[in-house]
Amino acid sequence: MFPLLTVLSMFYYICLWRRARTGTRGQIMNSRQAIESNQRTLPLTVEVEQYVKEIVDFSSHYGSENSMSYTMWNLAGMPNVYPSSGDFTQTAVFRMYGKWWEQCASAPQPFRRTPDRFHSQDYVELAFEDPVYPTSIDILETYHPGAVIRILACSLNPFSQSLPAEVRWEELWSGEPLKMVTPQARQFSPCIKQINFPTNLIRLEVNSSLLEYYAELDAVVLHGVKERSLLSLYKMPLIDINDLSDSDEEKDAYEAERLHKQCRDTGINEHTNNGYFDKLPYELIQLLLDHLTLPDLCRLAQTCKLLYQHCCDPLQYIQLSLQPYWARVNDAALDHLQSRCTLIQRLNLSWSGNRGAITLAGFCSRFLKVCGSQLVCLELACCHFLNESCLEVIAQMCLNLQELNLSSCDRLHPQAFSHISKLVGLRRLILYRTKIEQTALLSILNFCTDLRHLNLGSCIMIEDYDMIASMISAKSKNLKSLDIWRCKNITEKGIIELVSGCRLLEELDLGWCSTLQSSTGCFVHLARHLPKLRKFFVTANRTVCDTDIEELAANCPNLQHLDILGTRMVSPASLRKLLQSCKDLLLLDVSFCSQIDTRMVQELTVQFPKVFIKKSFTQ
Ligand SMILES: *[C@@H]1O[C@H](CO)[C@@H](O)[C@H](O)[C@H]1NC(C)=O
Ligand SMILES: *[C@@H]1O[C@H](CO)[C@@H](O)[C@H](O)[C@H]1NC(C)=O
Ligand SMILES: *[C@@H]1O[C@H](CO)[C@@H](O)[C@H](O)[C@H]1NC(C)=O
Ligand SMILES: *[C@@H]1O[C@H](CO)[C@@H](O)[C@H](O)[C@H]1NC(C)=O
Ligand SMILES: *[C@@H]1O[C@H](CO)[C@@H](O)[C@H](O)[C@H]1NC(C)=O
Ligand SMILES: CC(=O)N[C@H]1CO[C@H](CO)[C@@H](O)[C@@H]1O
Repeated sequence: MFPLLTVLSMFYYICLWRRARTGTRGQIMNSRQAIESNQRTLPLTVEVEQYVKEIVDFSSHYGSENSMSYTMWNLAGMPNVYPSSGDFTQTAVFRMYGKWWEQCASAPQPFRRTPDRFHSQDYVELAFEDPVYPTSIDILETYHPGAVIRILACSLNPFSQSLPAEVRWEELWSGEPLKMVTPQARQFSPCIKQINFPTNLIRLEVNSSLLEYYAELDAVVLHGVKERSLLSLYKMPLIDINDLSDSDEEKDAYEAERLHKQCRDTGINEHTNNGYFDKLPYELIQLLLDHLTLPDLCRLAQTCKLLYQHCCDPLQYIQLSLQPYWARVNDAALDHLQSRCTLIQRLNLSWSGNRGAITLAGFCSRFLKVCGSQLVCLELACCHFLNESCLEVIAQMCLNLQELNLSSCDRLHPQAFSHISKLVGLRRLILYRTKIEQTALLSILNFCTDLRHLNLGSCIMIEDYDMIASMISAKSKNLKSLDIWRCKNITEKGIIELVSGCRLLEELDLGWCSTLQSSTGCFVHLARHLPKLRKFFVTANRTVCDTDIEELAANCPNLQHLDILGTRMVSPASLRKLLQSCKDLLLLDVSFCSQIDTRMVQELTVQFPKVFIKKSFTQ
């Protein structure tokens, strides 16, 4: 009897251990470790510890759509790299870092009234197996930490089929972007707040603008308890009334304002005398209000009749960014803003309206009908409420549209994009990580001939990029920037056609375009025909060589950003020539360039101190 028990219990522990090791993505009961690492005295509690089960949604990544390297999907499961540091393909990497992208002409104009507290640039949403009341969260950052600035928890279970009536997001932690002294790995476990619902959907928001290079995240661990009462055993900050998040305040502001309006309409609570304030010129008060964020504007509208009138003036809403309030923006908010937005020209709804918050009826049938006609710029990145019908309405209603950002709208049906060709005034079109297909794109290029900025990065449904390049060349004579990052099959033929038609090109991102070969002379041809080139990314085409660099040095004096990561064939001598000729150069990425070692990078940096020369390490 005794040996059998021993064998059984050993078997049990081996199973537990294996589950933990292989990260079967289920929960890992590990109370002893939790107690040890957190120095809590919880002899009887069993804390649940889980790795990410699935990646639900994200705004960008460095990797491609059909492999694992550098993709957000690497956040699922056990760590692959931690506690090592360095540049490893098995981690999750966002598409941007630093201020390099903001500096480009293709960057969007910033929106006014962005609240001071909102810094988020990118996000990733992570699903865990079991809903818990979170007690702590560990983020394993393995290269250039410091970008995570916000952690949120959602009340919705991503694995349940039905949508609840209300989807709540609660902020667990927020902070400022950090500039770390070293790029070394760290485990980041900020002090999170208690929430009063169990969650298995966690969202990380990042701002990489202070980083020296791409941030790499390896894994995320969610610790929590299944019973709310157990939270009392933990020392965690509570969310109290004095610590309402912006979005809560905003919702309250809407409510209060609606009530106030009802009172006003029925003649209650009407102030008529504001003293000298009433005598200020209308324009002056408008100018003052210009500095307020949207929730403050809503709050101010409650104070008196005069300010109510000012706060509702459509001139205050010529441009409106709702992205900072993505967690609360819904049909009701849009309905509420509708009467004020009759003159709106720029709307930023990116990240908003998901999981039923905004409906087709709310956005297309009601809001756009009243507010669509003057729109010049529409930012709709990661708006998964969009479907084909919605794009059809946009194409009908927003005839003045010049800028459209559909970045990471990866659930839109390939055919939906054909409607965009009706927007013939488009100048900036961002289709990064969408499923736009060839025919729709050809039709857009055919009709929208004034395009200045076109982003087709990671558009995996486009089959023949040479044909696209030839159409761009024929139709988009004013094109200044083109991003075809990770395009499948452009060849030298496409490049030669492209540069023959688009002489104004200043920015060209050919990163990870694996079918281009330097030996065909395409990069030399490009350098000779694009004298205005400022940004050129030929990331990870291993064939870029000294001749290419020398031609860039000789022909492209305005070059500012150059990325040649991953070539063995570029020598220090040609780089030196480039650095001497291109006086405006700011960014030069020579990571994984085997002829350029760290000592050489240091030497060049001393000699050309204005240039940020990047070389990542893999240990
Ligand atoms: C949308 O608005 C947010 C906050 O105002 C801002 O950070 C973001 O850059 C805007 N998007 C674009 C494309 O301008
Ligand atoms: C990212 O953080 C930097 C530094 O705090 C800030 O200047 C920038 O506006 C932030 N970016 C966004 C998109 O909010
Ligand atoms: C598209 O919108 C997202 C969200 O605001 C923003 O971060 C991104 O920079 C925009 N993309 C471009 C290329 O403008
Ligand atoms: C788009 O969504 C709306 C509302 O959910 C639906 O009625 C409509 O049929 C959808 N359109 C397409 C083309 O799927
Ligand atoms: C690219 O793909 C298309 C369709 O699959 C094909 O017709 C074309 O020949 C390909 N081009 C190259 C250069 O492989
Ligand atoms: C990293 C990468 O995809 N490099 C490609 C560059 O081009 C050559 C020649 O076509 C390919 O063989 C490489 O795979």
